[in-house]
Parts: sequence; structure tokens; C-alpha cells
Amino acid sequence: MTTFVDRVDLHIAAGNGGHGCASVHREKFKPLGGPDGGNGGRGGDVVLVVDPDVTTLLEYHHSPHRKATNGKPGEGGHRSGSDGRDLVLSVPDGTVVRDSRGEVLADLVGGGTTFVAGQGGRGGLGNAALASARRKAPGFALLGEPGTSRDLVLELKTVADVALVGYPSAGKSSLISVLSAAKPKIADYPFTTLVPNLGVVTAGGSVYTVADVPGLIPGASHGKGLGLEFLRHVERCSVLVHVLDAAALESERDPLSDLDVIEEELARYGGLADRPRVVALNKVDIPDGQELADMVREELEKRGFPVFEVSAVSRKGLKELSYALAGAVDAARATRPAAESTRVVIRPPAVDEAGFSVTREADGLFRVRGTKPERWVRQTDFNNDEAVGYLADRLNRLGVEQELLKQGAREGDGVAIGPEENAVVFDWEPAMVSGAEMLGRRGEDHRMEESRPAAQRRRDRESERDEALGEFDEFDPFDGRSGR
Ligand SMILES: Nc1nc2c(ncn2[C@@H]2O[C@H](COP(=O)(O)OP(=O)(O)OP(=O)(O)O)[C@@H](O)[C@H]2O)c(=O)[nH]1
Ligand SMILES: [Mg+2]
Repeated sequence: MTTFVDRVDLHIAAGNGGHGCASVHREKFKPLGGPDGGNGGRGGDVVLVVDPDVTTLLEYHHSPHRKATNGKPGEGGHRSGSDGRDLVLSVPDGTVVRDSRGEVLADLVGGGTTFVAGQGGRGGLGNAALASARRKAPGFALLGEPGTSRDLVLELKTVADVALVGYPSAGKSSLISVLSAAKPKIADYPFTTLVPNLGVVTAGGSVYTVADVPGLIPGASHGKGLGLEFLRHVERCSVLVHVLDAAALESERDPLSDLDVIEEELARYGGLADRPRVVALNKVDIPDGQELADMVREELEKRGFPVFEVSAVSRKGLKELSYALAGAVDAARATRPAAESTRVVIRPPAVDEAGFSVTREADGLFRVRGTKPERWVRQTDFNNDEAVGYLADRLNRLGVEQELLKQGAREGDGVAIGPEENAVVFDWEPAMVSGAEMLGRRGEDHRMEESRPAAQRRRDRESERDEALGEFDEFDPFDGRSGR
């Protein structure tokens, strides 16, 4: 059975926004009560949060597909749909989040650190919210937008101050068990430890964490033994301890060549050269072990390593080792800016909402890209002519039509809005002939027009003109979600 998982694929889907509702208020004797369709609710986000009590990614190995709930659609009578609930996923401290191409999106260190991995879709506006002086009774509503769905790779990089590295059976797990309260499995066969163990050590005034990683053998970098896979847990450690077996039974091994082998594998893994190293010559309770330790000590010191003769069995030298590690950890902490503040919230970078671009492609197709035009397309119910007309108005107001004209687009030319893999393509029908003249008054009910007093009509005409001149910025309560 898998009991520890430190790398998983995770497929997340934030909730979709609920659709807006198109509805007209009906009451006896008041046949035209006005639009009263409510807005759709927002889809829930998918949020990763560091929970110090979670130590593995196992949960996501078992169920890698996670979805937040959708927003509810709006209803008549101005009833807005409720928002979808955010899906909060607990991850261990030190989880690195990558996208499917391997790019790091977030490095989650510190309890409570939060990463919004997928944003819920906005709800669509109901026809009540879409009504304006110019568009008294819209017969359409906007669709809710789909939530972000994407594939992530979560990778756990243990956050510890000290890492114990060495051959299998050198006594790494034995040492962590006597230095701390950790109770790892200990046995006299290689590769007893299959997953990193973490222990907390108190020495003098310092408290630090120690990680014991699975043993390394020559060729680990080529995948021998358990491979270098687990060295990712060493990456964040500020001090490395070479645990050398002074009483190894194999004739071709001795502490000095063991050290060379491990250093070579660390070098292959890379990125660890700057970590201070300490040598622990273990198993000196065995007479042969003590003898060998005495023989190699000088050479190790000559190479610049602080050397400690220890025994996990007789507990010899443990105090000295733990105090020396405390000193090294304190020194490393002092050179780092104060501990990374916790409870960081990482949101996807804000995109430039305002702009758009039009490019002409080799086959003559005009491609429109931009946050707003792409969103508007997603919000459009293409089965509803009025909704399509509303989209055209919005594009026009943003200046997309002018830009198409400027680039030589003619009626009937193909226009694609969105990225290649996911675009809406249509034949262009300019809504506008030239300048700022608006065509097509959409969503108007002429019966209402007739019953309006003249002054009101004049005011409406004025506001229409303002709108045509671009001074009217459309109200969209789902824009700028900073309030959340
Ligand atoms: N005599 C003696 N035996 C020890 C000492 N430390 C560890 N051992 C023994 O060495 C064997 C391996 O110890 P582990 O702590 O499991 O070694 P490890 O380095 O964690 O090994 P892997 O997890 O396989 O990489 C066990 O049988 C231990 O009892 C020590 O100081 N003295
Ligand atoms: Mg072990």
C-alpha cells in the first residue's frame, strides 16, 4: 500500500458561474412589469491551503479530480442565484505547485499559506441588470462563465533545517529517533526508509527540524536503489549531515569512499553545493567502528568537515552533534531574511482587462484577442439574436469594429474571437458604418416607448448619445472582484 506520496497530478475545476435569467415581471393588469431576471451566482474557487497537520499528498493520489460547486442560475422576481462554494484543499507545508508544463505556479511554505489555483466563473447578468435607458426590456440574459479547469502537479519538498544523508543502513533513521521524538522504522536491511521522516530537535536554546531521507547508493542518479527522487526533500534544508557507517561490513566500503560516493550523487542532483556539511561517524559503540573512526577522522577534518563520532545505540556524542547542528542552523537562519511570513495568499496575476488586439492571419482570418471580448463571447447565448446583438454592441463600443475596419476587414470576412483552440468564428457584419454612429437599438419594446412622456424620451436619447460616444461605462457587478 502506498503510504506516502510526494508527487501527484491533480485535476481541478473551479465552479461555473450560474446563468443570468431573462424574465418579465407579470402581474394582473400590468402586462409590462419590466424585466426581473436575477443574476447567476459565482462559481466556487479551488483553493490550496497549507495545513501543518497534513504530511503527505496521498489524498490527491487517491482522488485526483476535484471540483468546486457551480453558481446557481438567477431566477425571476429579481432572485439572484447563490454563489458556488469554494473548494479548499489542504496540502502539506512545502508543497510546490506546477502547471502541466512544469512551470512553478506557487511554492507553499508556512501554515495557512493559500493559493487560488482555479477561479470560479462569474455569474451571468440577468435581464434586469442588463436593462438600461436604451434597452428597456432585454429579452436575453448573459451566460455564466466556466470556471478555470486545469491540470496541476503537486510536489512535496519537505521543509526541514537539517537533512541526514548517507548509505542505506548507515543509521540515519536510528539517529533521528534518538535525536528527536520521531519513531521511524529501523532495520538492518537496506532501504528500510522509503519515505522521509521528520523530527524536531531541541538543543540549547534552539529548536530545529531534521529530515531523514531514504539511503543513497552509487548510481542513485541513474535511478539505482530508490534513486535521487528523494533528494528533493533535502533541497530546502540549510545543513546537511553525512551519516557515515564506521562499522560497515562490506569490504569495499569505508567512511571516506562512502562520503565521496554520496557527494558525487549530491553533485549530480545539483543545487546543494552551498549547504554547510557536518560528518557524523556512526556506530562507534562497536569496537571496530571506533577504530575506523579514529583512522579517518583526521582526513575528514582536513577536508574541512566538522566531525562527530556518535552512536545511536550508546548515545555517545549525540549532545555534541545536536548542539553543533543548532549552531549551524542558527547561523543559516541569521543570514536569511526573517522567516517567510505565513498566511500569504497567492492569486493568479491580474490580467490587463482593458486591451484587445486584432491580427490578420495568413488565411485572411481576423483574430481578436483580449480579456473582455473573450469573456463577452463566453457570456453570449448564440441562440438568442438579441444576445448576439448585445455582443456586437459591446464589441463596437470597445472599438473592435473600428479596429477591424482600420485593418481592412470587409463584410463577410471571417473574424475569430479567442485563442486558436477555443475561438468563436463568425462572418463579420459591421454594425457600424463609420464614425461613432450606433446602429440597431436592441432590447427595446416599442409599446413602452409610446407610453413614455416626451421629456423622458428626450433624456433617454441623450443618454444614448453619451453611450455612443463611449462615456457610458457599462455596469457589471462582477467586474473587479476585489471585494472577495
Ligand atoms: N551498533 C550500532 N548499530 C546501529 C547504530 N545505528 C544504527 N544501527 C543499526 O543499523 C541498522 C540500520 O539502521 P537504520 O537507522 O535503519 O539505517 P538507515 O540509514 O536509516 O537505513 P535506510 O533507511 O535503509 O537508508 C539497524 O539494524 C540499526 O539497529 C549504532 O550507532 N550502533
Ligand atoms: Mg532509514
